[in-house]
Amino acid sequence: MTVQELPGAVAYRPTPPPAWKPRIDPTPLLPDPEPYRVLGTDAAASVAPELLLKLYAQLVRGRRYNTQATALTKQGRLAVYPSSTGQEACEVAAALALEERDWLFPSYRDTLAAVARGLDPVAALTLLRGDWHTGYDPREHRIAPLCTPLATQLPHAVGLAHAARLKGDDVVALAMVGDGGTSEGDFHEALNFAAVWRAPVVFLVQNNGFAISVPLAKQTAAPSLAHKAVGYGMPGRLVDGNDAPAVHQVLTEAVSRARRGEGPTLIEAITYRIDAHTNADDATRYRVASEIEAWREHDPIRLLEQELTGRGLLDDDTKQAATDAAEAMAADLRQRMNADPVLDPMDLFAHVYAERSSQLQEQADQLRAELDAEGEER
Ligand SMILES: Cc1ncc(C[n+]2csc(CCOP(=O)(O)OP(=O)(O)O)c2C)c(N)n1
Ligand SMILES: [Mg+2]
Repeated sequence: MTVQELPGAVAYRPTPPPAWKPRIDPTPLLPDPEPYRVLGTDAAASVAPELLLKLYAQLVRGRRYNTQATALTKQGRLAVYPSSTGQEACEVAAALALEERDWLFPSYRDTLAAVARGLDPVAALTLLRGDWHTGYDPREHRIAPLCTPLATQLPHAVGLAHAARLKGDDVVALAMVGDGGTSEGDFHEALNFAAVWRAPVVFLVQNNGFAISVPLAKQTAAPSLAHKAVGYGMPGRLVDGNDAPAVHQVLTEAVSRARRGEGPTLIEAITYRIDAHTNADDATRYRVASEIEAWREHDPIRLLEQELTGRGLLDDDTKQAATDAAEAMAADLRQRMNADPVLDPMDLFAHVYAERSSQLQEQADQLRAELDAEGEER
């Protein structure tokens, strides 16, 4: 006998569940349909000349840094260099959007962001030269080690930012990652935790079109990489990555938002990798020259020069001063990278564990004995 068959029972009418709606309104989290731009729009007029000129000098310096570091790989002075030519606006704006007390979490391609933040250009290349661990003290500069395993810097950034917040420290972490890196599990985990904890962290994805030879279309089916933010409950922003004042503005807003305790932001900067993946890659095997030429028309330095010239802010002297400063940096880099470093092989064992394991100690003793024996032979 069912409930309905009981004598005198009223007909069973199931009540519908309460109307479903999302726990938060996703609309404000959605990125704008078009990447945010400043150069060539009315917004450009309100950007302070000092900022435009500062960005310009840094972009010129950054471009020169990229060509010099690439030349060093050809001279056998640098093992590998992932150039950020064409992406300088993202690199420089990332560095300038942070306060000194904040932290930068770069990927292997973001040497320039570290240099623009004030790191010694030689120290920034030490890892890529294969000389010595990170090459600088991350804590002193508040720049995490350049990270080669894709996206692993992202959970580190979230952990640091969350810990700082728990301790009451006013620190924001800016984590940089490539379009390919967004397919990694670490990207998902980092964004999820950051949003749940409202950690003061900003994620900057440089969508440069490729993950080595894999184009974006084969990387993701998402409407844009910025749209991924919505699924985690944080705002996604889309910006023209070659428009230096636009990237600077979007990053500065996201950093302020994080600092106010309003949580993380995911920013997708649309840019283009003009050079090959690294000096070890031949990009002619997977992309056409006309694509590169089209992007050269949208070059970050060129775009900024157009604005500065239009506003009468770029005379020959200003241009020459920026070029001279960049040349001086490149000459110093060349000279210092041409000197053979003095390395202690025993450093291999330093900074591996806080407390050395017995096996590692055994290996260290063995190496010490070999080095001593070699020394006696000489
Ligand atoms: C976990 C992991 N998997 C694979 C690689 C090999 N790898 C090095 S760079 C790269 C492409 C990354 O592309 P993207 O994230 O778009 O950064 P980009 O090089 O364009 O700056 C890959 C697959 C790696 N370094 N780490
Ligand atoms: Mg890429």
